[in-house]
Parts: sequence; C-alpha cells; structure tokens
Amino acid sequence: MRIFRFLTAGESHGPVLTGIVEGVPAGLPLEASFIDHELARRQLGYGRGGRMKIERDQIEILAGVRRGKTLGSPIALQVRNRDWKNWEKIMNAEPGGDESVRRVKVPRPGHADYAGGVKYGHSDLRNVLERASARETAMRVAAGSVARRLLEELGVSIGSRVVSIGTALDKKDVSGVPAREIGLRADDSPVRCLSAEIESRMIQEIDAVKGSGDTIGGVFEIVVDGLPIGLGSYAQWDRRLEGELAGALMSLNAVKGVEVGLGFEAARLHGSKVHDALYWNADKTKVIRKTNRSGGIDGGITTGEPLVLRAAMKPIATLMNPLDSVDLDTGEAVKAHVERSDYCAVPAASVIGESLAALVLADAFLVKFGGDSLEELRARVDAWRDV
Ligand code: EPS
Repeated sequence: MRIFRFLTAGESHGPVLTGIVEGVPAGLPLEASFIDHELARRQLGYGRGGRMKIERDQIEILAGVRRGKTLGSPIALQVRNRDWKNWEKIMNAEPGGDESVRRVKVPRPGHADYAGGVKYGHSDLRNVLERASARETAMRVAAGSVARRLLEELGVSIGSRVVSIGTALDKKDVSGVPAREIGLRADDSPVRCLSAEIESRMIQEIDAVKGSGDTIGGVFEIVVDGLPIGLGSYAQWDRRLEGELAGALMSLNAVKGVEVGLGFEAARLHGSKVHDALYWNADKTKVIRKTNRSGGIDGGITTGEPLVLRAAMKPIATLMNPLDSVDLDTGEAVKAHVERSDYCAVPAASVIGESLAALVLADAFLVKFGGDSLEELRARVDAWRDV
C-alpha cells in the first residue's frame, strides 16, 4: 500500500486499540456511526467466546476529521477496551506489579506464543499473545471502514459471505448477485451463510466442537462490484493487484490460503475451461466477457468484472481441550495454556476480510488516479469510466 496507508497499535487487554490512517483525500464525508456499524458487524457470528459479550466496540475519531468531513490530514482512531478495567494492574505500562499474575509459560500450539517468545526474548508469553490476538482486527476494520466510505463515493460496493465451516459447504453460485445484496443477506445469518440448509449444518458443526472443547475453521468469500478496468499493474511484481489483495488477506490472523476467481480449482481444469473468452457488445463499443472465472483480475489488473476472493481460515489455535505442550519454566510435558477464546470466528473474519480488501482497493484507486480531495479524485475516476 503506497498512498492510502495505516498502522495499528494496541494489546488485547490494554486500554485502547489505536490506528492512524493516512492518504485519505480531503472532503470525504465520514461519521463515527458508519465505522461503528462495521465494528458491530465484526463482533457478531455464531461460535464466538466471552469477550464479545464484554465489548461494545465504538470508534473515537481523534484527528483528521472536522464537521463530518476528512481534512486530508492523517486520521487518528481509537477503540477503548471495556475489558481493560479487569486487566489494569496486569497490563499497566508503569514498572512494578506482580509478574506472576496471568503469566503464560505453556505455549499454545498453532499460536504465535512459542516462536514469538523465542524471537522477542519473552519468558512471559502474555507479552506475545496480547498483540498477536485477533482483538487487533477491530482497528483494522475501523481503518478499513474509512477506505470503504471512500470506495462508496467512487461507486464501489463490497460484500462477503461464509462458504464453508468445517465440512458444511455452501455450493450456491452467487455470480451475478450484487455484492451489496450478498453482504446484506449474509448479515441476516448467524454464520453469514446464504443457504438456510447449510446454515444449520454449519451451526451443528460449531456446536459439536464447542461440546468437545475443540475449534473449527472455514472459507469465506469477498465480492466487490463497481471497480473500473485498470487498477493494479503487470509492470512490476509488487504492483500486481492480486498479490496485494492476497497479502492483505493472508495477514489476517488464522488465514492459511487465498484464492482469486476459480483459484485452486483452475489448476485442475484445462485452459479452455478457465479463461474468460472475449466478445464485442452489440454496438462494438466495448469488449465484454460472458464469464468471470478470473475473479475480476487478469495479469495483476482489474478487468472491470466483479472481484471475487476467497480465504481459508484454520481453526482457532486456543483449544478448551488443549493439545500437548511444554512448560517452559519447569521443562515438564503438560497440556497447553487455555485462554478465553472463540470456537469459530469465520463469520467475523469475513467482515474483516471486506475491510482488508477495501484498504488495498482504496490505495489502488489513489495510485492510479491520485487526487488530494474527493472532488478531484471522483472527477478523474468518472472521466476514466467514460472512456
Ligand atoms: C477478539 C478478542 C480476543 C479473543 C479473540 C478475538 O479477546 P480475549 O482474548 O480477551 O478473549 O476473543 O481472539 C482470538 C480468538 C485469538 O486467538 O486471538 C476480538 O476482539 O475479535
């Protein structure tokens, strides 16, 4: 990300999550309620743990916005952790305090605990898990909501749905369904699944792992409508848009794989069944496709078709029925540390995925079109769409 950039800070049980979003053009209407709506969507989903009952994530806009419009200066954002009051002594920035309280010395397999502890020289693995926690994704959604607001003004809409949880797979073909509609329909489901029958199977799968102290993952899909042809580039490796999108989605906690369009399926098919043939429209003014197997990107560049991305999320690594691990203090073989956690967070991940895609796409617009104000950017995008 080159122009539209963001950074986050904050520990899971620290006082706040904070973020700085930079490169947002001036004059973009932005209200806290818009960001809060997205934050609330992230908190939902069947299979979440106790923390989401404590938090009511709400944004505080501390800089970069005045009277409901962005100034073109960096935007500073904050979400307070309600749980902080229970952790104030344990997570305090000042020296002192009892170091044995909530100390973690038995790494949880699959989390950053062990490798992170070795890397940073922490003997208390809480110093790792507090930042490696998916709590941080609340601030990514806040930053992503600023990007999403900008994209809305440029005629772009983003939706997502859950495709599978465990073995419960929704085979519904949603090509041709507007992204906005996909998102709104998914929001009506506790697992963000568009098929009622598969929804109940997904819920059963989550209930089963909850009962056995296990966890479960799944696949979610992001669809984006309204992108013009020509975002991204083939001209240099790090400007290929699918690389940037995949990188952003892979940065999401527990995501282990990303697909664009047909994705891995394309590797099993012949070329004639993979590529989108090109045709003239009726008056030969425009080249069109009758399929969108490429998922809206060819050669690192948007084709003007909907963008279709999928991401695979592994089961969350904290198991209530823990795996084998080791006590780093005593050397004993013991069961892994157990920390409050979710059983399944795929529905929430789909919402976060929307935000991550929005961040990359907002940047891609600014790289191609530039513009210090929304007015300037929009005029350039509109002129390009008219070509
Ligand atoms: C999360 C906050 C965390 C976890 C979850 C996501 O809070 P706590 O650790 O206090 O329960 O509920 O994070 C994980 C499961 C994880 O492995 O990181 C949130 O705000 O989404």
